[in-house]
Amino acid sequence: MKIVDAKVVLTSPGRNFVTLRIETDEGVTGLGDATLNGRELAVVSYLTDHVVPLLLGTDPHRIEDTWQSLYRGAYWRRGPVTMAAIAAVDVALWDIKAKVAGLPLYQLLGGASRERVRTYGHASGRDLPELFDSIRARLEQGYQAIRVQTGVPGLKRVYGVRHTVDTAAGPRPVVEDWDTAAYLRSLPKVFDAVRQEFGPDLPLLHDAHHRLTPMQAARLGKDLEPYDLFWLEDCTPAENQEGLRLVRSHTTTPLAIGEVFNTVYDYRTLIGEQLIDYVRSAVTHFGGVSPLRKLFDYAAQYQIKTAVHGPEDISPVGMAAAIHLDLAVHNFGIQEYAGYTEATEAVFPHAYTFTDGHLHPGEEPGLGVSLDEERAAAHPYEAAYLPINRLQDGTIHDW
Ligand code: GCO
Ligand code: MG
Repeated sequence: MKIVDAKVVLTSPGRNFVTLRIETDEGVTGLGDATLNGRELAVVSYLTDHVVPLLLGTDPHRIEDTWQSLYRGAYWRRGPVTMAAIAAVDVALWDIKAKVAGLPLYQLLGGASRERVRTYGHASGRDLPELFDSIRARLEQGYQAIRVQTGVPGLKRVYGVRHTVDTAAGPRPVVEDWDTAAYLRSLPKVFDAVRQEFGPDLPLLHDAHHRLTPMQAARLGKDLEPYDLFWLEDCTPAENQEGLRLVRSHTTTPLAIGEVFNTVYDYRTLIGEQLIDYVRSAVTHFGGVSPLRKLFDYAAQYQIKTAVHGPEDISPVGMAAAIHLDLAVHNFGIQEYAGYTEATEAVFPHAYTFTDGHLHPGEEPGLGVSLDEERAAAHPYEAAYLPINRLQDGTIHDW
């Protein structure tokens, strides 16, 4: 079997998605997601100009060898652009292998370890009434675990809060404002109110989006302990892995980290010293199913669970790959699932299902996702940036 064609499709049915479609001489095709929110064109070029020419004529069954040759062969290793490009190839080849085998991908990864995959959804509000409505709406959709983000008194635009702007459609990033002291004062009160309204059982999560120092994160973790969070996410920028030692030694609030990580090396201290409870990397940004599976197996030795990043900016192709892995690995924790626009669902018809807050990959051979290229073409690329974040005196802050 040989790869005879590989094509990159860029489409924007609500937001931009980059998809690699690999075709073989036997007519079997595979899809991979290479979306890098706000930097999409860099990955399109990496794939089209530097990877596709290397794939033509090679054996699609040699997934590990292809992965190693793209990773080691480039000499320039790691980084989100490189790893998103390699991820798309890896996932497309797994899709092809599973289709040839006539099996859904999860069967090739060891088979199902559970019946279905628990997810969490996003709720947010500028104030408590709006937040409560948003939580209720998610519960009505079937979600059984909820990420809670709220406005902060005095701030106009806060990440993750609908009605304030958190993604910019346009040629310049939206500027959000930030005040750590106000945030640290208000968030415990928000969780206190949510617990009083929704009771002790509902799993609640929160994403601090890298905004705190380790000392501030330690304080927040302690202050949130009475509200029994499922996790506190990205409490501090974790490039400084050692900083998590301080957070960990002060709080029992579970910690989740890793959506911006690309390789296992970004996790070495965090996993080896058991400083976190959940690894957050996405198939799409971590080089694909092959290396993410290795990361999960490594994390499992330290009782650390999986929590694959699954915002709207991972395409349904990347989402499907995650769901197959989630169903198969023993140390599955939870899957983020934000859902998609109708237009996105129409561009990427899929076999996976969402019922009662749980996903299942379905039984179609391969990933179980296709790409409607005609519909994709009706939604051309639109330049869009993630927001940036400034303190009240104008200083750029972590985002
Ligand atoms: C999450 C994330 C996202 C990111 C987004 C960036 O936990 O879902 O933090 O909301 O901000 O994926 O592109
Ligand atoms: Mg996050």
